[in-house]
Amino acid sequence: MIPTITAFEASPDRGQGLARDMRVRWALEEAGQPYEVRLVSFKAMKEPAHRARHPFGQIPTYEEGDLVLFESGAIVFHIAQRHAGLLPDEPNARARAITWMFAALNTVEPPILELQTAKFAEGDKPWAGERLQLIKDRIRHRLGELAVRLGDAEWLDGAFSAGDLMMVHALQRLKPSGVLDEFPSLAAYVARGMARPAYQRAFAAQLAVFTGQSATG
Ligand code: GTB
Repeated sequence: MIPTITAFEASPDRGQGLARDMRVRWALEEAGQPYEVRLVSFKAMKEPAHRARHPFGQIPTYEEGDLVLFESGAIVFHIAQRHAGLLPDEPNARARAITWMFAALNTVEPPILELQTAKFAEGDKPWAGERLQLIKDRIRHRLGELAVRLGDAEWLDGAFSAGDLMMVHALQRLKPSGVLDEFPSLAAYVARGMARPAYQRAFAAQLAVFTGQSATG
């Protein structure tokens, strides 16, 4: 059965691939699975029909027959469990790859999201400048630790996995701040992820929504 995901009808990033439907599209492309897309407006996202799919009125969601999922991490994990290409078969390697998915979402991404909030929702406050610096330093600390663990490896733990997919996408959001470029090995890691053919196909599909072409993956 071909799943249907939801994505922004008009993404605020104008097709840069920063919204979280990109993770789901990328995972489906890595797994070689076709998918359909339901585009939702900001208004429709808060209406009952969409809230039945997503209690918090957001994207992305994932529908496959009777199954309805929300949360990009849970959706990517579901795809990775059901299809080859995103998690290793060996049980311990699989558990470690899943650990990296959680690390991306719970340890690396939170200060990156704080930076977005500080910039866009708190930027006019008198203390905004000081807060931005504090958050950037928190991110630098985390990225320093991540860079040490990555070392000169290509991916976080052996072959590319859903852990790398989540990590690359979380880090990508840092690019405009310049902080990612302070860590050349991580910038190269993100570039490697973005160069993957599956990423490129997912990126093109979400960009096509912005440019008004086909929205189906
Ligand atoms: N934890 C959830 C998940 O991982 O799925 C978070 C989902 C989420 O934040 N969804 C956002 C959303 O629906 C879109 S991705 N927002 C609308 C709302 O809450 O009303 C976050 C996002 C939005 C915009 C950009 N951008 O423009 O660069 C980047 C990322």
